[in-house]
Formats: sequence, C-alpha cells, structure tokens
Amino acid sequence: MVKVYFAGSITGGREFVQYQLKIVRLLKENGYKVLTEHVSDDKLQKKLRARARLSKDYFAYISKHDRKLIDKADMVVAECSKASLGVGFEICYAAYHLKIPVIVLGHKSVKKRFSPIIFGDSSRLIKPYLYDDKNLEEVLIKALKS
Ligand code: 6K6
Repeated sequence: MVKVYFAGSITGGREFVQYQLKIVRLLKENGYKVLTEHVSDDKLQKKLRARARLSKDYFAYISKHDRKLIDKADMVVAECSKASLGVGFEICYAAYHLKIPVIVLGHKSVKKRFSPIIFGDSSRLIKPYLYDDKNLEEVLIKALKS
C-alpha cells in the first residue's frame, strides 16, 4: 500500500479543512494509506495535543511525531490554499531531503494568494494542481497517476 503523508494548514488557519477532509477521504477510498489523519481531523489532533502537553517539550513532541511519519512516507499530498509554515517546511523536507514526490493542491478561488515559492518551485518532485469545488476528485486522481 502506498503511504501518503497528508499535509495541511493547522496553525496557518483552518479555512480549507473541509477540502483537507475530502482529500484524505478520497486517498483512502482509492487504496492509499494516510499516515497523518490527525491533520484534517480535529478530534485526532486534540488527542495528539493532549499527549504533547504531558511531554517535556510540547513543540518537540509534535515535531518528532510528524517527522517519524514523513520519514516513512512514499509521497506527500499537501493542501496549500492557505499559507502555512509547517506545510511549507514539510514540502521542502520531502522533496529536497527525502526526495519523494509532492502533490501540491490549491483551490482556484484563492489563486492570487498562493505562495509563489511553493507553486512556482522548479523541482521535478513538486507538482502543483489547481482544483475547484466540482473537480477535486478528478484532479487528485490525475495527480496520483502522473
Ligand atoms: C494545534 C495547535 C497548536 O498545536 C497544535 C497541534 N498540532 C499539530 N499536530 C500535528 N501536526 C502538526 C501540528 N501542528 C502542525 N503540524 C504539522 O504541520 C502537520 O503535519 C501539518 O501538515 C503542518 C501544519 O503546519 P502549521 O504551520 O499550519 O501548523
């Protein structure tokens, strides 16, 4: 089973969480193993935050937790409509350090606010795709096949 690290804005803002949830659902329906359901699922995130609070260093706990998962991944799928430091870091780490492919998804309605550093990157491993409310499934399947 192909292991996918799904990345999406958390502290950057949750405005696109409905699309994050849909992407994770579509990945699972199409036979992919999603390593990071906690990114789109607020309940799972709450549990992780509670565990992190009990640890010595809250931020280090979350960073280590997610680093372990991305190191196991075969690819990254990132919802990038909302700018996020964490997602930007994960994309760069995956493509330039791990050298695994990254599918970057952005909602057409906010194209003017896309990060040029992400959407304009020239690495052959980072591929941007635009979607709208009607074609997310079609765009994602096409991206996964290419
Ligand atoms: C929520 C609020 C404060 O802390 C949290 C708990 N957080 C996180 N739990 C798990 N992964 C996280 C958390 N915060 C960020 N990440 C990782 O960074 C995820 O893998 C996301 O893809 C990415 C989001 O980055 P920001 O900068 O938008 O948070």
